[in-house]
Amino acid sequence: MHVVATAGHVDHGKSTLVRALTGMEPDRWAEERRRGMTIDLGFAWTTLPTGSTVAFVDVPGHERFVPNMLAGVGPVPAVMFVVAADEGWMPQSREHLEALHALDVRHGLLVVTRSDLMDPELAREEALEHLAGTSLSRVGAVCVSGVTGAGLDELRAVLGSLVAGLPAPDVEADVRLWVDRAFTIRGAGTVVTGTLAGGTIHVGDELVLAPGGRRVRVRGLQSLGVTVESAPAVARVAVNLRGLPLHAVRRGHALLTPGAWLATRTVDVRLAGAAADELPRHVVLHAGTAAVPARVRPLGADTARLSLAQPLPLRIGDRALVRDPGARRIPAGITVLDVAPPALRRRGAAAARAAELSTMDGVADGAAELRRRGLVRRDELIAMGAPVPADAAQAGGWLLDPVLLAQRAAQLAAAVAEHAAANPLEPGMPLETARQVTGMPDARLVELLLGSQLTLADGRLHVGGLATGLPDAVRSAIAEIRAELAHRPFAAPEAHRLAELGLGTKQLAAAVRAGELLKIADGIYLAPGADDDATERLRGLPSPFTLSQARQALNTTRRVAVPLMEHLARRGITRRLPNGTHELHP
Ligand SMILES: Nc1nc2c(ncn2[C@@H]2O[C@H](COP(=O)(O)OP(=O)(O)O)[C@@H](O)[C@H]2O)c(=O)[nH]1
Ligand SMILES: [Mg+2]
Repeated sequence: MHVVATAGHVDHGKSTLVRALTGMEPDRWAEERRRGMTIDLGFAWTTLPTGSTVAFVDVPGHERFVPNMLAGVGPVPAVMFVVAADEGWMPQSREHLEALHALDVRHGLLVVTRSDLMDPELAREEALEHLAGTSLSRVGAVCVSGVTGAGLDELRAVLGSLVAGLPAPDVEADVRLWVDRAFTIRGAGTVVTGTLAGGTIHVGDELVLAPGGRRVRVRGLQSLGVTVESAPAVARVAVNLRGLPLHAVRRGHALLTPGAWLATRTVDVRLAGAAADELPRHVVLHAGTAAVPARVRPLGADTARLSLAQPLPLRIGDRALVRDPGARRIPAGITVLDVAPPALRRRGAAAARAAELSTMDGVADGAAELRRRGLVRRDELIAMGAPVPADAAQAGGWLLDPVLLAQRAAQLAAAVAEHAAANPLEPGMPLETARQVTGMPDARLVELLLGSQLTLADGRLHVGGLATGLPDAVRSAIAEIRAELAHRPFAAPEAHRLAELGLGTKQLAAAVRAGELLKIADGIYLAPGADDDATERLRGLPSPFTLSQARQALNTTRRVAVPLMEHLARRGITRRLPNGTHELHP
């Protein structure tokens, strides 16, 4: 299916043409039919001789209803531009063309209607002159009469080649359905309609309503009046939603793939059609079917920051336009450059931002976005519309730019070395301290900063391998203990002896980490390997053996024998039997 919007001045024959092409009535309201004037969007469709289905979004031409017209063309990539032969180019011909040009609509055709009332040649030439130099400069032109039917066959043929040349939509894309109507159907509940420009909607899908983020479930789906299980873009769709009262949704809202879009209130944009300082301070931003008041802050000559009165789901590269509701011109088209721009607080920040924006073109560059931000949530980068750069380091759902990574890794290496020098007995820098020092939002990111110089073990960072450098005083105290243990391997030094040698908890822990002592239990330290030595000696006992037999074999006291047997059991070397005796595992 293809979707084509109409455009052109009021009474130039847009609705008549849609009616003639489709046999359907685009003016849906009784008031529209009574007044013979389109007020709101109309929808009709037909199958062309080529077999292609075309749905029309018929827009009002009257100047009072320009916002409705913009909601109609906003999500639609092709236009049927109508000019009446007998009236020629008129104010809303110009305003509609300005809007289409601002939105960069490149596909379309010119239809000169009411050709039965006057020779269409003049109007055709005049219109083509106006189209020249706009996004619609290369369209074909057809002269018709909606009343006599003259030229309609040619129009169908030209429409056929127009839609055949439209770019193929990405049916895998994230869904952003701009709502153009919302109503209720008895027994079914709330239904919203829109033009699906990308992605696919299925019955049963969970979608998110913007603004607000409410979760909704697709209960039923129709396209061109037919019930379907799924609707791939491009399509006109009517979506029946579960869990959504009618008052909660209206034109300008959007149904989104969950988690795939950012709701932004601040966008930096490039302007076309007006310089930044020519724009009024207060404008209305028209994006998709939405119309949202916005405050303009000029940044560069053709760049500005828009602060929106309501958040919108926008992405880098989106085209939209701003309008001054008081004036009858579309002052500027915009290209979204950044949907999560930095705050401009410091002096000179605006000028720096303007310089940055001057290098952006609205084609999302994941590596450049990451470079500017240094650190960004992976989901957020994708939601901005930027691809994840291949060389980004990733941890905990974050992306870290290679340049920032190198800088923070160097900073961390220096901080860890400094920490080790200042705290020789501490087993390295705690991970949380490292996180704070490097300004990382998540400790998992610190692991990306280790490089070849640092090691992370037991939640602490060390320079090189594990910490080995013990202060001299500790080293000599340990040497004394080891000498005593060499003499009586299972006579763990008593608390008073350790205190005498200046070995507190910290010093002992450092010695254990350095591999100089084996900790059996709190306060019970033996030489490394003493547990293997004990195992050998216990092999000489009958099996099972008692604690007392073990104590004697090891020539030690209960103070050591009890925790040592527990230690061996923990290591799986011995097993305690129900009667309290012990045996070695085979
Ligand atoms: N003679 C003649 N009248 C037309 C033609 N197309 C539209 N009209 C008339 O022009 C008026 C406006 O048409 P309409 O389709 O409502 O214009 P719209 O405002 O552009 O949708 C109506 O009275 C139509 O009957 C045409 O090709 N020939
Ligand atoms: Mg009309």
